[in-house]
Amino acid sequence: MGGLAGAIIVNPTDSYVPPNLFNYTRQLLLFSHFLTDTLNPTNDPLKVHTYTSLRGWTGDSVNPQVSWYNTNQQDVYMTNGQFQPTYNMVAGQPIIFDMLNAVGDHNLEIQIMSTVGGSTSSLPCTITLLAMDGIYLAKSRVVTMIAMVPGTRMSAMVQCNNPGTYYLQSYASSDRTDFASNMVRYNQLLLNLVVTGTASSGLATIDLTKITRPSYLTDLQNAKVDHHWETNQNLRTSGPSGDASLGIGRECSSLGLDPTINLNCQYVVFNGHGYPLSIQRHIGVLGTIEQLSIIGAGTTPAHNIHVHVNHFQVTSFGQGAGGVNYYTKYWGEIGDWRDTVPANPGNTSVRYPLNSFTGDIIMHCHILMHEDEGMMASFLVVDKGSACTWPDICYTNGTVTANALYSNTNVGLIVGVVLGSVALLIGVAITIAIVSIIIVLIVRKREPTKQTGL
Ligand SMILES: [Cu+2]
Repeated sequence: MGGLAGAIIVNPTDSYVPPNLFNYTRQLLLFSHFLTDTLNPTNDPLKVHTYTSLRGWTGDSVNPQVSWYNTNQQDVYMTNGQFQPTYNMVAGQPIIFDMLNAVGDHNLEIQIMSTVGGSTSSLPCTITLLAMDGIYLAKSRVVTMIAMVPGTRMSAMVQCNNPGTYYLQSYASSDRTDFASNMVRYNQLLLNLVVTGTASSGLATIDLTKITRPSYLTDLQNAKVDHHWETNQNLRTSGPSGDASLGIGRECSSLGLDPTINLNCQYVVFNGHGYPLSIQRHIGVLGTIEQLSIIGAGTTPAHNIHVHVNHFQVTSFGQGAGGVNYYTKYWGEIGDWRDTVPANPGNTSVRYPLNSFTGDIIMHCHILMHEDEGMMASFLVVDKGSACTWPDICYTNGTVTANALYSNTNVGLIVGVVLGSVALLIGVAITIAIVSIIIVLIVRKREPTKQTGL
């Protein structure tokens, strides 16, 4: 699902990284997903026929030995465009996997296990998480599972000390029944790991604390925030079928305001239909620090938020109706920098500096079908302040009006047009005057002749 996807690895300059980071082999793993024509034929542009049907058409009698998550054979997961490829490793020698979840419709629960969908009581390899969405963690982190919403990148050092064949997979553990509410979870083998050599011991480490970070990645957990705002996502239960929306509003929880009665707190909802483009839901000011609260509804995780341009730092999580801190339970730690985060039930607050970019910034749920159906919006970053007062969305009697910036723009246009018109009129007047003078001179030259004749 999701068509074309690729990944580009950008290495930092030497001064940014600890010297031993480049000592290890790195391997890109791009995970993608294709649906067959039986699951969702109307929404999926790619229709991958079942292996069984292909076999029937071609007369192929080879058993593919494929383990499908159900008998309908509906899904094909690819790693770097290959089906369940094999990667060779040497016992005790770490590899850094740079992983991208380019699966448009599913979260991944990456684990390395001795069997596919087997027990996690004894994990054969150590996974040390190094980076999220291209940003190195403050400190390397040994994990047993890497959770990835669509669009997420994760870099992890994998070390298997004992020879054998292991399986990097998305594992739908029954211990994680509250992992995601709006998608089917199932085991999916992504990569065979064949480890040769002799058994080893110990664990390689990389000291990420030595990394020199650029100014836009300064820790914002104790920073003064200039603007607060809020977003939520909803699949519509009424209206056009399959509709989805992304809302933007003022951050009311910290202001003690009730969105149900305070008009200033209500969301401006974008759902992909008839949204007036001249209205900005949120306007940020260059050089300021903003806090975005991502409000997840329901009791189990559903959507996610991806914000373009500026990476953000997860600075807090407020539990929602489920009473569970899903962020730290599955997804990461407070303080992580990333550009996509699950919209877990509750309030996931992220902070970012509006560092250098001015213009429209796109934000959306990274589940492809949701963003295509309207779960996408934008906000504007301007240099210097806008004419709208805190919290920088302009409301009039509960209706969002065009921001004063646009009024200023219009005033400028009007003044420009008026000045242009005046200039045109003056030009015409001067031309008329010159022509008149010439005519008068010509007439005067002729007049004496006439007089002489009299
Ligand atoms: Cu979504």
